[in-house]
Amino acid sequence: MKDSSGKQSIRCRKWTIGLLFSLGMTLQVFAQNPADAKASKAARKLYADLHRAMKDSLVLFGHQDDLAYGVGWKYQPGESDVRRSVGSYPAVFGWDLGHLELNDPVNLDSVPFDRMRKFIKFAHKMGGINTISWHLRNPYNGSSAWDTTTAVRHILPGGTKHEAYLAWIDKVADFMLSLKAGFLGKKIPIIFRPYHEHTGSWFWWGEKSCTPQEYIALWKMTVDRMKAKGVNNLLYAYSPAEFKSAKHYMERYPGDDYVDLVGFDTYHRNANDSIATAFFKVGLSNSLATMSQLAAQHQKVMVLSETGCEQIPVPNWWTNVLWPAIKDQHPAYVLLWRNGRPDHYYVPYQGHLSQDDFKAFQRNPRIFFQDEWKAVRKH
Ligand code: BMA
Repeated sequence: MKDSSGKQSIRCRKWTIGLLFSLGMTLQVFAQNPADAKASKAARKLYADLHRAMKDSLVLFGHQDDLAYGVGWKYQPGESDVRRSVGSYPAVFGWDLGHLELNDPVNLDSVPFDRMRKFIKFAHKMGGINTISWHLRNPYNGSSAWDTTTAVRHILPGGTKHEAYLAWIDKVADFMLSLKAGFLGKKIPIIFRPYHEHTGSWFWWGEKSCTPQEYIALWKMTVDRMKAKGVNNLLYAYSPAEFKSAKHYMERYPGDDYVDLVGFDTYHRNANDSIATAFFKVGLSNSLATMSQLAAQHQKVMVLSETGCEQIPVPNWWTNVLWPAIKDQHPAYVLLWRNGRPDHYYVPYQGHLSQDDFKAFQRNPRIFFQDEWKAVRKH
């Protein structure tokens, strides 16, 4: 695969896949409607692109906070650990709004919101896709997102914190509305992924802290409020953590009118243990198979909304662990978590022991980074 003829044939295969994608898009004419009946044209186009990516078995590569910082650097224009490692940006860029609700100028991981806005525009201009999660404080006691004190009941209509909570949602709505690009200031489409990993019990919106009915009511209240505020540039992603069955996955599903993407979050822990690794691969592959059926039934886009192996201690993790686990189900994208600290990172930095394997993963004809995605999407 390393000689020039090998590279040529991979490029050729990617080009062919890209051409088929573009032709498919031309014929498709926005067949799938997003949950928001008033969704903007750009949001509809993004939704159609994602459906098409799935149909053509393309897997877009994503990374959280990619443009903001990496291992050993922070806020250097144009920088990205993904780009440093493989020469291209990711196709999907993840961000988080935690602490926006407090009026803080920076998010919970110290990313200034005004910089985040610029990164989102930069990513959009490159043809990239932006997705936003929200690790918001516990609205009952103001403590962190990881404080599981009962809160949902208190913020629903009739609860003592209801009005205060609506003001928090409004801040997110204002942020979404402020994401504009181009001469005409058109709103940038965003995949919003609130209240994630709810099948776990580590966040205040988690499984042990509220009932399914309360969770669904919270979701609907949030989406309805966004729409009432005139936000129409969002697609909504439902993304639990690990789940036991299709029934478990759907237990808190807010309904087809409130969801556009179905995803899930899972991490590879104890990577040097072969049994843990085998479990991760089988678990991921089986979960995607279950979700794939649900996505088809409900006509939603399926994604792997968060994944990774902290510090990637396995040199061939990309081609030997991640790829075999996703290849049969092909989620529209996989998003790797942030390169936040020297002991907490999920994509290789330059010189990392898995960098060569990451390059091999990038050459996979079905994996698309920003440059390849931009080339096929613009048609
Ligand atoms: C977690 C960790 C934390 C971070 C949080 C929100 O997985 O990365 O350090 O604060 O996500 O980004």
